[in-house]
Amino acid sequence: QKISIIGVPMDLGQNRRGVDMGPSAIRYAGIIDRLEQLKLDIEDLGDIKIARPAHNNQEKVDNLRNLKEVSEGSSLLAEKVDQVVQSGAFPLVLGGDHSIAMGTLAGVAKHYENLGVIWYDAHGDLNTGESSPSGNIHGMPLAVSLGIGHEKLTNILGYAPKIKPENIVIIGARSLDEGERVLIKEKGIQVFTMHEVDKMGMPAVMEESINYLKGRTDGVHLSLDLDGLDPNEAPGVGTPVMGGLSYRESHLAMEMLAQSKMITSAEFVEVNPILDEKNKTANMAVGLMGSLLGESLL
Ligand code: DIR
Ligand code: MN
Ligand code: MN
Ligand code: MN
Repeated sequence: QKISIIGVPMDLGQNRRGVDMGPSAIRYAGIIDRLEQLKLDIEDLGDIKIARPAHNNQEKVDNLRNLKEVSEGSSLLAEKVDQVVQSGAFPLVLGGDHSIAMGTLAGVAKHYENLGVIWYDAHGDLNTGESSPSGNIHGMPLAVSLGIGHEKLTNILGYAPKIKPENIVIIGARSLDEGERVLIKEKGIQVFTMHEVDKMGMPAVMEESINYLKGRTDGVHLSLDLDGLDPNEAPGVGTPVMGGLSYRESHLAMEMLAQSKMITSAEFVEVNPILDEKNKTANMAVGLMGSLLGESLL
């Protein structure tokens, strides 16, 4: 299997600088060597060109910070991901803030009738300009991919929606805004919050998630926000929330996804080396990618 790595140095979807250096931090943590040891054919396509606006990242349209630059960056990413999937390779996208998921999903979902999505995150990322408390587009990509939000975002690659609500599973949620809760109920989206993870245990959560998606999807994208993990173990993120998924739970989750053979694309986002401790979070991301792509202990 060929894996095509795409870096996206995007930090305009939120307001803490440094997450644009995520792709460099993950490469520095050894992602290429790590995956080459799995006898995978690894191709690094380098980074998508992201704007560096002079206006200090504060320009908002309809409560959408940096709408133009975020939309353009995700459109470029979408075109690249589209080509990678078309070529038969597995796209592995390195963020960058989570706004880039709307670009990844635009490029991937074109190729599937029923693309499934696993959203591994402390947050729901189901806001719109209207519901968002922050105006940060990184809190919106899942809503956008459902076709909900500003047209400049929902219409990337010229089609909408990208995915269906019944094909989504959110894992690790523990900070949901009011509008997000409403949308989850209205659309019947499957969510395993930290409450369910604590009560059922990660093995059951993953088993249920995999069985749920197995019957209804023809491909599954993993969108992993490092803030889904506990900030004690993954401190290099812009919006840490206490009480998160552990290193061990997360490795088990990745291993169970590897065994399921259902993941057809993935992204690892929100690694911010400026907020990190000696590249701990980038190292975490590399370990999780290894497990997702088939590393085993024995
Ligand atoms: C918050 C934070 N819900 C917002 N979202 C984050 O700004 O919309 N998502 N950090 O990963
Ligand atoms: Mn998050
Ligand atoms: Mn997120
Ligand atoms: Mn985030």
